[in-house]
Amino acid sequence: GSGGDSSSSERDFVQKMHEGKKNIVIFFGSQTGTAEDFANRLAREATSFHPGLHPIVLDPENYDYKYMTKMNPTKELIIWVLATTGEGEPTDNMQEWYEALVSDPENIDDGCEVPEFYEDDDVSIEVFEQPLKNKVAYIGFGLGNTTYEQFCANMRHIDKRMSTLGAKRLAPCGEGDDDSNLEEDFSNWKEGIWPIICDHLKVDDNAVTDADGVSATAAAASSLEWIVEDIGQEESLDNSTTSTSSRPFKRGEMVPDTHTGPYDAKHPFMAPIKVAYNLSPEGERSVLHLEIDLAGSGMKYETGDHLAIFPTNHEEEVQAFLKVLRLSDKANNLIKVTNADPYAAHANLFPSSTTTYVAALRHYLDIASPPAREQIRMSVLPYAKSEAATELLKSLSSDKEAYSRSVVDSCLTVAGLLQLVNRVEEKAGVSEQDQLVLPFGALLSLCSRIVARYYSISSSSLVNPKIPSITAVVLQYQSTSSTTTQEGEEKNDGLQWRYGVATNYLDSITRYLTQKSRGDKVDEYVLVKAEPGNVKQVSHTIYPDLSTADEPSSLPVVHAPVYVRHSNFRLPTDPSKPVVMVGPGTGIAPFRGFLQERVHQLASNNNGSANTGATVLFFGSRHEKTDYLYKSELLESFEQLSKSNSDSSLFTAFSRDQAHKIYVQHRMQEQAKLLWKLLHEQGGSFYVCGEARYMARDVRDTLIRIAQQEGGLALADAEAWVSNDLKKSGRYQEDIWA
Ligand code: FAD
Ligand code: 2AM
Repeated sequence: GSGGDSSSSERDFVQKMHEGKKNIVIFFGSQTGTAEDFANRLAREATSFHPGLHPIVLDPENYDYKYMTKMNPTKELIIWVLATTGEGEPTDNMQEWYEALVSDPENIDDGCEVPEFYEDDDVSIEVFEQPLKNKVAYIGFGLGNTTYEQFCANMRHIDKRMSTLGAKRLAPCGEGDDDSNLEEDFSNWKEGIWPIICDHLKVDDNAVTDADGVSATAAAASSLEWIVEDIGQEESLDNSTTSTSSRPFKRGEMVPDTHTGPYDAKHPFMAPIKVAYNLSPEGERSVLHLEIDLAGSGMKYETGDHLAIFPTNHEEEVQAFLKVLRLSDKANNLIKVTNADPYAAHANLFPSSTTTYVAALRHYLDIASPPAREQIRMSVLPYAKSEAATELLKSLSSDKEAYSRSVVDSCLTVAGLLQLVNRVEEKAGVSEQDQLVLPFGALLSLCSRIVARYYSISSSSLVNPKIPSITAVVLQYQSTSSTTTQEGEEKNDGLQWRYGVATNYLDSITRYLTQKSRGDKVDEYVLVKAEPGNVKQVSHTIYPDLSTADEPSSLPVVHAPVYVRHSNFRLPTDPSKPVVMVGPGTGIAPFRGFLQERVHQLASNNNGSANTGATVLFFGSRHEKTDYLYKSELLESFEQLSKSNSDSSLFTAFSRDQAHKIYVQHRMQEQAKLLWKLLHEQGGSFYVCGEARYMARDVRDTLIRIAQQEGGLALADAEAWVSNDLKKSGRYQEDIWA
């Protein structure tokens, strides 16, 4: 179909280009926002440094691929920035284009298959010819992760099919590996493409080089992408302490959200968190169990899907930004943010036209990630007024080693960078009014938007259709912190605690609800560090709806912005088939849902127990005593399951309860005969969930070894059994993350 019901001219991206006098269209295929962010950065760089290039960034979901045939191949260009997700799938927003262009990825080499371009309205093409020949020129960058099998599949397939269709590729597509250094891969590719593009489009390449220094980069400053209008102090709902407010908080908006669905990645639902507790309060790491109420949202989930959650930033970090931007006094001022380019695809950066500084920092901007090298050059360096600041920023943005050491290795945030600049300026005796202060508009270009985090739903939709649960481990780790200037002035090689944004936000909610349920007095809006003396805690601003607090029995409700992301991770449709699940740590999440479903199936089969196939789970964690997640539930489920099928069993591996490590794959090896019987002889399905890089790989290797041993297969045949018999038929499924 032509996709979507908007009128066809609205889906004509070439018309959109012509209206805005654009000569480059950048299409992004983005799932979590990284590719979209890269696309925006490319556009920014083109606009700032290559005056003849006029890019527009578009989401393919909103446009129709058939208009490609209206392009002028010598004056216009497509740049693809395409991520690959899961097991080589295109991102949701590329789905339609991908299906149309690459109808069957297996047969991509056939070459001659031409997708059906529409022949309605003004576009008519001859299907038997190469429809894009002498019509389209393109270049592309793929984002992927070599931990997964199908590295950059989306970009590779689109690339191949575009050339087969006759489009002209200006240079080999770049590829970035998130498993090693995506940022550096992107940066290297980017450096090479500008001369090629300028040459092809025959525009003057007045590229601004580092050697030109500040005077030239000042051009960047004058071409601010976002215009920020400060409307001044008004009573802010965001920080309101009117405890009777019954309005659920909508992510930083100053007006109640008028969006009433449908809810998706672009319009998350403010879902009440029904239940939240720590599954391993005595463990070395906290693992949270949260139940999220989707009633009234119209969103449905199926067992095996993911829940995406938009986090709120750490409050300490938010306050640090306000301070270094000299905005602490104006934190609650209303601001109106508009795109400087009237033809840009997005007029607004935020869902409402007005917000406040503090809300933007809390809810919308990714303020926790280190800035990219070229972002320092484009969005910070132009504002340096002192020699000291200029020198430091030039060094960080041109010297890869200095950047890597001072920014990447020590996880320097933008606020940290600005603090460092100001410290260096102070040491150099620069007066306060000559010190660098970054305008908020520049910060809006510098920081990406906060992205949603995915969590595997840990409940069954049969058992709990409206209230999915998730199981998340709170991420806290230590990193080195060595910020060394060229002069070696700042030096601090101590270890510093780092906190995952989303999981610590969920931890704050959990602590808040736990303390409230104990009847403790808790600051209603900003949850301050709860247990004094415990360094491993950060605070988040959360927004309980206090209207329910008057009822003595009920707790205030806390909301979080969420949406459901559908997956292909599914139990076999035939319940009589065996299932083998491997889920150490939070990898248990989807299997808790699977188990609920198997037990439910068993109960609804009250006559014949033979109808439910064997259910086997391998669970692992550090210590049995403290991190045996959902222990009593698991034991209870298996008591029931094993009554009906004697092969059903739960195997556990507690890695740190003895001197040597015992992992789930060791338990699999011990059960080699059982696994071969269930998977090979009985046609069962195999599932792995959890950490991708080591665990999922080791588990796969173990299964191959089991096939060699028990099936007497040669290595190559055992590998083929896993990749063909199991994977291709959907009997080997992974739900894994880096
Ligand atoms: P962030 O603030 O995003 O920080 C994470 C980043 O910190 C990492 O990317 C890495 O750069 C850095 N980092 C992390 N550890 C270290 C270290 N030791 N040293 C140095 N740097 C480090 N998580 C669950 O808990 N449960 C689930 O069920 C679950 N399911 C998922 C399903 C899918 C499909 C995907 C893609 C992910 C899933 N995740 C799950 C992971 C989850 O989405 C988040 O990535 C995770 O919770 C961390 O989010 P955060 O915001 O707390 O951390
Ligand atoms: P460890 O941390 O003691 O090494 C959940 O995180 C469990 O998975 C922990 O018991 C952890 O053990 C274990 N684990 C770590 N690496 C693994 C691997 N490569 N394969 C299987 N389990 C692993």
